Amino acid sequence: MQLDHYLSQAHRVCVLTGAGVSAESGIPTFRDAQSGFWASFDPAELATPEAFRRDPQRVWSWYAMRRRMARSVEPNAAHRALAALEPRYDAFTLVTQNVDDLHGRAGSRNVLEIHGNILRARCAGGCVTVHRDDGSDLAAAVFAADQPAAADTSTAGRQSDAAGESHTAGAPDAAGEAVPTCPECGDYFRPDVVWFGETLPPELIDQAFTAAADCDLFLLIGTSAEVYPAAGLPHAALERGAKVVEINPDPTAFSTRATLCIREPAAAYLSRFLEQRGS
Ligand code: BJW
Ligand code: ZN
Repeated sequence: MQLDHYLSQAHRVCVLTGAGVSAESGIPTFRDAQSGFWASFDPAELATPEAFRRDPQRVWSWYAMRRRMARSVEPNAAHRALAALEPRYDAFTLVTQNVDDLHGRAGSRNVLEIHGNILRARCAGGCVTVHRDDGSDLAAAVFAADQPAAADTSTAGRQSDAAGESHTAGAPDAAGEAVPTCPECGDYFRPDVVWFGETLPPELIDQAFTAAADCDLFLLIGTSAEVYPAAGLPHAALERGAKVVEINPDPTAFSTRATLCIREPAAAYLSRFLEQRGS
């Protein structure tokens, strides 16, 4: 396979993934004209700090729905292939814009979640961050509306809430969910993700740019490469002499500069790749 050549020559690999890498697990992308989240919703009403200030319940409910969706699907062959590749290289950095935790669940270790993680929430006032599964009383209170993991069996695209109601993927919970408040300061909890106009965690984006500049192979998988600063990473790699291989069924903002474009869905392509390598 075309990718084999580049992988066999490489020593230091950096990967940037986006929503497309989780599409074959059943999670919608953002910008697909028909099925993407932004086809039904205005990002300005759901993914900005202003939106949260205006209507915290709407934003919290939308993320609660997406959190349940993320927990109800499984990592796919693309996630698994990236986890399998990691130990084979001197350096392997997986930078993801995804907040769905699927790379971690597939076994990847060196993952930089530069847009956050939907399973965490933090006090909007800055007091505390809490992970849904940390076993604390605070986590139980903040994520009270989540289904127990054992009940997370709905197929992607249809979700059932604790009361047994079902919701179409992408629709904020019609009933809405109370936004939990911080026991320290009383401010709202918000999802621990990066919204438009917010800065990315500086140490993570610094590590990501260092890995991009230091790699000899950069893989750009399942991202439209439109959102900055993440979209600057393949440019940084190319400028330092790395090969950049894109895996995406459709052209992206970076395609014309890529060394190689593999025009296939990532999981379908990488599952064949895993089979041929016998891993
Ligand atoms: C498949 C597939 C399959 C389908 N297999 N592939 C420089 C220039 C211009 C603007 C800016 C700039 N610097 C900053 C900005 C402003 C802004 C920005 O970039 N705007 C652009 C849209 C123009 N950036 C920011 O605000 C960032 N903050 C920042 O820079 O702070 C400093 C600053 C502030 C203000 C001004 C200037 C500087 C923060 C960005 C945060 C993005 N947040 C979101 C939400 C995160 C939480 C959540 O998940 O809800 O992140 S928005 C959304 O977009 C999400 C994604 O991570 C991100 C990227 O999307 P992604 O993953 O690429 O998805 P899609 O849908 O776009 O593409 C999917 C791809 O998959 C497609 O190509 C498909 O073909 C493909 N695909 N099936 C493989 N099976
Ligand atoms: Zn607080």
